[in-house]
Amino acid sequence: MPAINYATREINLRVVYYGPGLGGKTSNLRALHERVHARARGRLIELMTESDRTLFFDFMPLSLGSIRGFSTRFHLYTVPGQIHYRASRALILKIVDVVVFVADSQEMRREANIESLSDLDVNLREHGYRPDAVPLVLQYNKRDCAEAMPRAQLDADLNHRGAAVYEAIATRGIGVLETFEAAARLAVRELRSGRHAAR
Ligand SMILES: Nc1nc2c(ncn2[C@@H]2O[C@H](COP(=O)(O)OP(=O)(O)OP(=O)(O)O)[C@@H](O)[C@H]2O)c(=O)[nH]1
Ligand SMILES: [Mg+2]
Repeated sequence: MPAINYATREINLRVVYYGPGLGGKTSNLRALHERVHARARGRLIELMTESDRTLFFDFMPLSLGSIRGFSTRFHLYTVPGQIHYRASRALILKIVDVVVFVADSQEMRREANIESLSDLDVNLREHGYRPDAVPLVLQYNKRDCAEAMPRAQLDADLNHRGAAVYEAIATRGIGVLETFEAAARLAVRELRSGRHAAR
């Protein structure tokens, strides 16, 4: 649910990047940080292990204009994809306005993608959300990998809801901005519709 502060006339919308370990969630935030205007973005905070894996979450605020006199700030979070950080993943999903599911296109990660998507559903339900009602954008990342699955395969595995899909190479910044913009649009549309409950 969006946090609306009437006193300061601010709306905070939370975008959570979810997906299997090493899929490219942190790479998305890094690429966005490089590409958005310095005035719009806050500091990118990465909490990681020695081996560069996300330990708890990454966080970056983005200020993008205003809606009816309220300044709109997006809070971008990534979850840690490693299996054993389940509790952290669940905690970060407690407040969410839109999910970006970053799938790893590599054939060997097929099962990991499917598992992660079902883990997302379970965690959303635990927080009282109706998973199908939470705005979702899919990103098929690592399109540059030789073992990348065809898009139709990924659609069949992951896109049962008919969500918008963006192909990406996060490490080169390809498709990253488009993915975020789609997520931001969905969050704002939800806010305007007055639904923004999804619970
Ligand atoms: N070839 C290729 N490598 C990528 C791409 N995106 C990310 N990587 C690499 O994949 C590895 C994992 O990327 P991260 O962004 O750390 O993945 P993550 O989803 O944040 O991983 P966790 O924090 O463990 O959940 C890194 O070595 C990246 O450089 C891509 O589009 N193509
Ligand atoms: Mg990460």
